[in-house]
Amino acid sequence: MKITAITIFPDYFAPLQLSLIGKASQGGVIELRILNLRDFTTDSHHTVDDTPYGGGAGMVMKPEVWGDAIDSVLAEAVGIADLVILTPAGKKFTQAIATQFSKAEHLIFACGRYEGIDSRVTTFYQNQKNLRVHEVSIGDYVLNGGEVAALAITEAVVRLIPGVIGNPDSLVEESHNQAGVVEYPAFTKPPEWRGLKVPEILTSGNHGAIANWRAEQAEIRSQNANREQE
Ligand code: 6GU
Repeated sequence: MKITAITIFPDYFAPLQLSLIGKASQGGVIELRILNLRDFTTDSHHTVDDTPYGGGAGMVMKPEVWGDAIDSVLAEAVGIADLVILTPAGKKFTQAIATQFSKAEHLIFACGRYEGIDSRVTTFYQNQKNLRVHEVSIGDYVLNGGEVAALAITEAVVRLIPGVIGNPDSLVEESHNQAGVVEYPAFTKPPEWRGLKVPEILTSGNHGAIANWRAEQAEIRSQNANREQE
């Protein structure tokens, strides 16, 4: 899978060299490219933003710069690309979307900053062939830009690509594979730590009872996880 991120802060993406994602990149499972948006500016100040039409606070990212950057990526692309525009106003990212993205040929992340990217960029690329456009948010809070969201999405997506996780069984019983369902709690040695004992049933050797207990615990945790903040 090709992954291209367009950003004014390329350094944000350094952590993708680490751990499993780093290995996937070095091993050729993913082909990662980070583009600096400012390389697509044409003025001497490398301007990427301007004041909003209609007034209001903040700055809006200029469509010409984004258009030139995205065009340069699409010019090399073969097949269908998925353009992911990161914005707190987007569709909420979920494990189901991670699974969908893990089958993409080419993910292109457009990391907006400030008050976002001129809305015509989304409209323009929605009407192009060989491209699917997704406006995506990672949750109900505001970040300074899409970079951290792109990192989170990349990690969630790349670990689903066959061969990236050593033991694919780890992907089967995971939290969020079913919407709203999270995993049972995990325990390892020692059997007692700071006065806290591992639930006896887990050392009973009774696999049926263990499975039932885990299902019960997963249910309790799922209810708590999904409870609205009070
Ligand atoms: Cl994708 N961008 C920004 N700026 N804030 C966010 C977000 C994205 N997702 C949640 N908050």
